[in-house]
Amino acid sequence: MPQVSPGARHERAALVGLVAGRARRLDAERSMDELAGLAHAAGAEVALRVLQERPKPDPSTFLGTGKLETLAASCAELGIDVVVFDNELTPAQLRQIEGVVDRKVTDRTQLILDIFARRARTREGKLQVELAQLQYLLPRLVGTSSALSRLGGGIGTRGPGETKLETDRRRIRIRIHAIKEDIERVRQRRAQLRERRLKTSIPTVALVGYTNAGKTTLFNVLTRSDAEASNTLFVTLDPLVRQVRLPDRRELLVSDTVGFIDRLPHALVAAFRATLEEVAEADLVLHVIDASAPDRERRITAVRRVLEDVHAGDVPLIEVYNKCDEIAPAERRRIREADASVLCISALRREGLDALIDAVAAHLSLDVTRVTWSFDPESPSDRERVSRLYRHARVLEHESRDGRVSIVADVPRRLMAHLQPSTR
Ligand SMILES: Nc1nc2c(ncn2[C@@H]2O[C@H](COP(=O)(O)OP(=O)(O)OP(=O)(O)O)[C@@H](O)[C@H]2O)c(=O)[nH]1
Ligand SMILES: [Mg+2]
Repeated sequence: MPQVSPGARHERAALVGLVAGRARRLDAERSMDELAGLAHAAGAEVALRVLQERPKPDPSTFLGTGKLETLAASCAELGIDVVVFDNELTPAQLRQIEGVVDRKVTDRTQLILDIFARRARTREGKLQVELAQLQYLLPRLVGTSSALSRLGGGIGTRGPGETKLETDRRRIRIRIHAIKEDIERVRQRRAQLRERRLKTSIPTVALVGYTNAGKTTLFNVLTRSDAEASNTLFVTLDPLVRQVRLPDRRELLVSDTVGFIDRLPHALVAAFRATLEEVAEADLVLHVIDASAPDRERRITAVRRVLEDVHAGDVPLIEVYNKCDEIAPAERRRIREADASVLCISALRREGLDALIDAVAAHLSLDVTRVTWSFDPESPSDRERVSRLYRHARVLEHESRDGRVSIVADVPRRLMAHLQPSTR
């Protein structure tokens, strides 16, 4: 949702990408489509697309010199405000290109940082984005502060504030250090909250996936919430956690977080580590996949890579193909045949949700032990344990005899120590 005030003119953007060889043309075009989605999310209107075939970028000008001149002419003719490159530019390339095209030049990384800066709402989100922006800028402050002193609004100017624009690297380093300390405090607070959750032993399920896959839509359906879901990239930044009760009455927590994207800037992944730790420590990850995306496999790979990056590679995971209402039945069959453990759903039309909930419940209770425990109904702590048992385990029998309560239950192994009666 571009946050341009009504009546304000959208910035006009030119997108520039490279095709390494004819065979890679389709990939390059999809990457450009995604870049257009990002430009749109940053409030710009795409007025020109340039794809040049060349084996690798020119080290100083990215495009060939001739192509760059042509680009400059087209930009002037079309009234382009900003030129966005699909690849990350080196500081030297950025300066050279700016010299020739004589208007704002930015790249994919900076565009993503801009969108995040627009979307960040909470203090934690803002800190994380600022950290990522500063880390991206720091190596780009070579000699002059030209990269920082661009005036005007729009893409590439949503930097970390005017006062800092004039400061030198040392001041930026100090700021980075201070933000890192703040984020560390946030991290510790999150760790404490997780610890507390563990004590109450409610299992957590994290929704992850490529941006726009339908995570928030699914989150809303599962938790009966109304978090913002929309057909733009990176709508969700701050993690949301809500409680859900399974049909067998057990409770779990579901969390929705920031979406991933191909070539997610490293600085962002690092800055969002505090948020993403939620994923690494979840009991189960649901990888939400947009089944209707033409470049589905590339996106799946990109998400898996980020999961490895944030050390969530070992968390049990279910692949959930969403938007199955958009694909042909034959395609749905193909997906299921390729891997019987995946699920096909439509969060929007609320199809396949029962199977999903069953799969989650089965997954969380796979690892159970059947126990027969006896409790003292007079002891407050035992009474508390019995009610916890009802919440977190599957109770099969409950009998009162001779002043004791005897319960047969399937208890998740990880909660054994926690749920056990104090005296046997
Ligand atoms: N056709 C169809 N559209 C869906 C389905 N689920 C979600 N959508 C649409 O996909 C778009 C993105 O949905 P979101 O839930 O915002 O996606 P997200 O993964 O949370 O995206 P970010 O937070 O931006 O990363 C919205 O326009 C939804 O209405 C579905 O099952 N079928
Ligand atoms: Mg979302």
